[in-house]
Amino acid sequence: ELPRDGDGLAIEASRPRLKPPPQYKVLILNDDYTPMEFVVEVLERFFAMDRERATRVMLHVHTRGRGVCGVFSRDIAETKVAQVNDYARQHQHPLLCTLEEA
Ligand code: TYC
Repeated sequence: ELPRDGDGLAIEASRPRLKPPPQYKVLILNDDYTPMEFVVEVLERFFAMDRERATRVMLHVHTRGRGVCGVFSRDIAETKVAQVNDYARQHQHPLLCTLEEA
């Protein structure tokens, strides 16, 4: 039997808040074959970057090996990864996109 307040409404103990769901980084990886211009187009198309930002991220990946395209919920991150990898394969480029817990 739940305890009742003066109006007869049940009083329930408050529980601690749930922790926020994990976020995921979407990363692109460097390779020797994908054209720079294609990577820039991918970043514009799937991550809504303007040309300047897309070029900066592409050059970072080209020189450092990998780079973050964005941070998303698991569902969105998985969708972005699949979209980029499908798009790259459709255009016969080896570009790889992956995800990692933030
Ligand atoms: N290294 C590629 C080249 O020299 C360019 C490139 C950049 C490829 C970023 C993939 O994620 C990448 N054409």
